[in-house]
Amino acid sequence: MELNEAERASGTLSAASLAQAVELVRHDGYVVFEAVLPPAFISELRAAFLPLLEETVRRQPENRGSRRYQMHLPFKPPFCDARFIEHPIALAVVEAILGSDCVCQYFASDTPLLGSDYQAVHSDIHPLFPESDLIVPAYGLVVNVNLVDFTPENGPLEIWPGGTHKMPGRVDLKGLAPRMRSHAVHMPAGSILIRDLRAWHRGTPNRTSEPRPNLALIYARHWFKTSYPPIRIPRAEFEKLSERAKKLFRFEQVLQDA
Ligand SMILES: O=C(O)CCC(=O)C(=O)O
Repeated sequence: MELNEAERASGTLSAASLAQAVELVRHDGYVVFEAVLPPAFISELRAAFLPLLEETVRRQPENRGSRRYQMHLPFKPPFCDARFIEHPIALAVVEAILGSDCVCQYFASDTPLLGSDYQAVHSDIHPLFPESDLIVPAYGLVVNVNLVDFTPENGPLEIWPGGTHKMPGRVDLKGLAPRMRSHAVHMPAGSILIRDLRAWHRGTPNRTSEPRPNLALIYARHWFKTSYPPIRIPRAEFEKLSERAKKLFRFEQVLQDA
């Protein structure tokens, strides 16, 4: 969705845009807000991110398929900046869908490098009731922020919008996905992609020499817990958070002596 002038100036959504965004997530499984984070902040995030990625690539094997890295982010500036963790546009949509008592429980990134391949199409979460065809409302959302433009060449995320987030767990994802419509999400750096955790998607090959970082937060209903380890938050950083952010991260691990 493109923001209108007033939304760009205020950094917030009008009631009509918020309602549309919520419906897009409910029906298509995702929504994109193009280039909403300031370019200077995205450069700062990228400058902090790339050395961490380099260190990870040196230290550990690829963990999401060929030349593709999932990497947790340290809870420190610039990553714990309010413009990322409690962006007013992302949070308006997240809270409208998950409730104002939702939590944030994942603080990480996905980066394909040159030589990466297509991932298998997947959903980021198990169905709540695998034995049932019951379709339940969203219980978790991923908020992605891209640190570079996502182009056809550098491995954009590909999403299956045809209601895949509402498919019962028993369906043949592997057989159905190639027969269904998918959409490669090309978006300028600093965009916000909000997607239902259940929506089918995959990473695609990065054919350029530059890493293609995609930051990822998971917001969830307060009663839902993914199997990811808790986010480790130094006490000093936790104390600096707004009351709203403290509430979002209330179930994570606040480190006493870090
Ligand atoms: O390419 C991306 O940003 C997402 C990759 C992904 O879906 C995964 O590793 O599970």
